[in-house]
Amino acid sequence: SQHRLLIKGGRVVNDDGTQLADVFIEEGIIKQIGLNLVVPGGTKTIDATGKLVMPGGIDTHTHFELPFMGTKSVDDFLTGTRAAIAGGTTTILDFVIPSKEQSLLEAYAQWRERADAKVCCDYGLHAAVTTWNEQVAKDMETLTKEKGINSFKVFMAYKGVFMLQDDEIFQVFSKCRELGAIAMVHAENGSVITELEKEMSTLGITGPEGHLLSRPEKLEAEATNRAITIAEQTRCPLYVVHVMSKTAAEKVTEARLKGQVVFGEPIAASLGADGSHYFHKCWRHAAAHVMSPPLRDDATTGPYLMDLLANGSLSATGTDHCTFNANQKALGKDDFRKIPNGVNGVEDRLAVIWTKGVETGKLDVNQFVAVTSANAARIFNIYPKKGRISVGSDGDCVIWDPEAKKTISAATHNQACDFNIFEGLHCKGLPIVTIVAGKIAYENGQLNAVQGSGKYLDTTCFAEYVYQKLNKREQIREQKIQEQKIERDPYAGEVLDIS
Ligand code: DUC
Ligand code: ZN
Ligand code: ZN
Ligand code: ZN
Repeated sequence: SQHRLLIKGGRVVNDDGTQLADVFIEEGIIKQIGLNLVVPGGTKTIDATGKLVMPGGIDTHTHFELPFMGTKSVDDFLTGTRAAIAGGTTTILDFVIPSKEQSLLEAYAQWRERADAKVCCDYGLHAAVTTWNEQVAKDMETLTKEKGINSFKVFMAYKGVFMLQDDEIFQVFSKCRELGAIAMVHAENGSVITELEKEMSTLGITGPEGHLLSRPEKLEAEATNRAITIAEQTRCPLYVVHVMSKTAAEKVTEARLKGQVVFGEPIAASLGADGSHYFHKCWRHAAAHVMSPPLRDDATTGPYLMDLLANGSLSATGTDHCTFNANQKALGKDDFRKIPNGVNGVEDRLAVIWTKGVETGKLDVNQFVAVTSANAARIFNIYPKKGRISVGSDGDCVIWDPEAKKTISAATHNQACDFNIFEGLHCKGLPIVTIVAGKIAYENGQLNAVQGSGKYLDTTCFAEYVYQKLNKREQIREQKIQEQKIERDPYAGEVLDIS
């Protein structure tokens, strides 16, 4: 029956090793791993001979049903998680982003309401801090203590909407540190971008290419470095979302080499697409690629980011999945500044990373699991419940066929949007079965996902990984401060002249 499942004959792949073993799942939990398992009669069996059995993907970064730039992203928690499952992803982490009138707690409640009724797989939430005051600080505390949120994002872009100033970012990061949370950042210099956008207007550039031209790579690298600097001063762990450029990735790499607790997240788009599309003759095609920070107009960025994933300089991958259809993108027909920002990826991420990473020989299968699942689970405190095939872990797995092929197309994808930025990409290596909470939710092209069956994940409950690293650094720092303290005796030596 469906509450017992035996995956037979596959190679079980974790981030730290591979073994030929069967996997037995009961009531949604992995109960046994090994050969010649004894399982109850009537257990449903899946033959995985010649295939890989991996922990389901974790998408660290989605925006489902996000009210944004005068409209709302079209993939919601139903179509978004269905598409995720079709692509081998079994956990998504979305962002609570309060509107101008909303408190963080109200926004949190709204996100839970939107998601709980629709999600077909488990999900967790990050929260975006878009204003700073005493109440926000209190709400952050409530979110960590009572609502299961342990990650807070600030925006250094979207001036006048979401953007915070450096002193406010300092305060948010300090609060994160106090709460034992991880800070996240959208790193782009929003003030300079606004000025460059005006310049584009003056020059008469109103098309999607203006989006790229007003958001140069240097502004991403500068803000990335600034966020890293503020994180260091507040001694707060930092996660840089959507790393889109080489130079931004290098800032993350340098800081890590110096021992700072910083993580970088390339996304499916930055690994598998590029910014040449902004110059496409078809407006709709160009506008479909508008996201922030933009894709870089250079075919070497994607492979470079993949290399940094392979050597551990970048840590986890997401998608920033935030989709808008042609009619919504058309809001910016006469002014690129009004094109809703966002691209697809939740369904495509694993196949894109396999094709661009494993097929090219950059990543081995264990690294593939690390960057698509295990590392994210560790950073966001859901490991080893998620991110690992082990006894006691959730029965969220993907059965992967390294030989299976397809060409990505909006005509056949499960995402609700009418465009796919990976259109025409030939993928080799695909999920053939996705198991969610011990049940087959996708098999050979057929979705059998159950609306509302996913659960909300508390990302505070296993908190350890990030702060373990940080605390070691902290001990060394305190030791140094002690060593440098000057013992002063006000009554020793010189006589004070108080005349
Ligand atoms: N960037 C996007 O492209 N969309 C949503 C928000 C963001 O920062
Ligand atoms: Zn962002
Ligand atoms: Zn086109
Ligand atoms: Zn985002």
